[in-house]
Amino acid sequence: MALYEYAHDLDTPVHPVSAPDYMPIEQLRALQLHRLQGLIKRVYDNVPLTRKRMDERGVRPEHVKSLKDIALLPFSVKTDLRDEYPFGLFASPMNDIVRFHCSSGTTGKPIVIGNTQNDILVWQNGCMRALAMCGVRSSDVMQVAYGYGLFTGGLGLHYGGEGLGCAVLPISGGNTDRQLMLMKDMGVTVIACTPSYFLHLIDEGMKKGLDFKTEMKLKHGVFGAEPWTEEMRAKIESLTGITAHDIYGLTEICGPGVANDCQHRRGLHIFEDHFYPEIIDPDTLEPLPDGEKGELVFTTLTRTGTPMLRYRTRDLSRIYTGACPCGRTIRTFERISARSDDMLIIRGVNVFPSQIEAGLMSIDSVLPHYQIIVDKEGDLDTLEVKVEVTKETFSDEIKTLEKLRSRIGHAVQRIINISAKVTLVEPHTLPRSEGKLKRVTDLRKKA
Ligand code: DLL
Repeated sequence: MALYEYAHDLDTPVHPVSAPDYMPIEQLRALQLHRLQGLIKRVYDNVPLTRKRMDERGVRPEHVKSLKDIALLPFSVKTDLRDEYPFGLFASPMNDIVRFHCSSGTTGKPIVIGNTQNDILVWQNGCMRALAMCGVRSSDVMQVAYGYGLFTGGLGLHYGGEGLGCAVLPISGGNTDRQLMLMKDMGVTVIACTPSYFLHLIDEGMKKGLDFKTEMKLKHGVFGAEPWTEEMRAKIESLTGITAHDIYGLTEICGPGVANDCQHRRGLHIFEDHFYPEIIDPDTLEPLPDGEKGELVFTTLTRTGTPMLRYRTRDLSRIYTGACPCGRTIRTFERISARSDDMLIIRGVNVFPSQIEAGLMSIDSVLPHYQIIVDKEGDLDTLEVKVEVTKETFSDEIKTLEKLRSRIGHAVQRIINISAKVTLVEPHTLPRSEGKLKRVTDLRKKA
């Protein structure tokens, strides 16, 4: 029997899983303040680095009397976790830690997060609410193709799916042929993986002549862990007939299940009874009002193992104002199209890879596989976009190919205001990934 029997009520406040999504605002703010005050005390008492920073500012836990007072507190950043590696930011004794997760950066030591039993339950709650928002129910068969292990994707969605009573297939990433075979034979209805890995699954399936629309039972995709655009969502949905949902999270805050989009796609609802959001100006570090774009910052209101105070995510977004038609009272933020550290400066112009993706995906015969290469010729930055186009395009005359190349070039230039060299390549020729895909190569960095 499913843990939660009233699966049909999941989109209403009467269901115990979704109830906090619909909490009256004043009640939510009071709960957040209560939890924030408890968290600050716990961190002040147990984490020497934060206590030192608060003492330097002359701030004591009792100075935080309203949610606005959060601005008195110091930020935390990824390098704090590296500097205090492995356990320096833990606020609970090892006896209470039940699981570690790590996230490796490109350089140096990984960051280590310790979860208590409480943290695992908080995280599971976020993932259950996220999946419920996607329309996942206890009758679903969910294939979890995010990596299991130190990465949070696999275990996060796994616990979320089990909590809702789904039949979970914990296949992890890779072994694409087996993924496709089991997806079909077991009548999988929900796939959870990175959007780029799902594109790879579609691609490999099509190579084998598999029709996702008629031969698969898939209804929902739970995609996240990397930036992807609305245009990419439209491509995925039209190729497969599924509904593609956006799930957000990061290791430092727990993993997936920090935020998720509902059917209205008006940004991602934040489970803000657990994860308190702020948007700050990344230069001045001043908090920005709802509606303004800046860097997303989270405070984990209920975590006890490695709680985070004002953690700077580097993800750029804005918190939307106004209510979502779904009736949830928890706020939404604009989908993450970029991290501040993903920004490329090409010939002095700020360019985000997602802008190039949006241009490419607006053209029909373009496939959702591309690479961006930035280099230098003498003093001048160069931008090349390699993109796969349909097989049929290659059987057309050279003139048609040239026309397509120039259409793509114009579509990209219209958005980023820079001309790019466009190289059309055959299907299945660009790199694929089983997890997060690296689409940008900046060769200027080698010098
Ligand atoms: O990627 C956790 C996760 C697993 C999220 C599965 C969703 C699904 P990290 O490896 O620590 O954790 O990477 C976190 O990935 O700061 C964002 O830059 C990016 N990211 C995560 N979700 C999204 C998303 C996991 N939906 C970093 N859209 C974050 C855009 C995302 N970027």
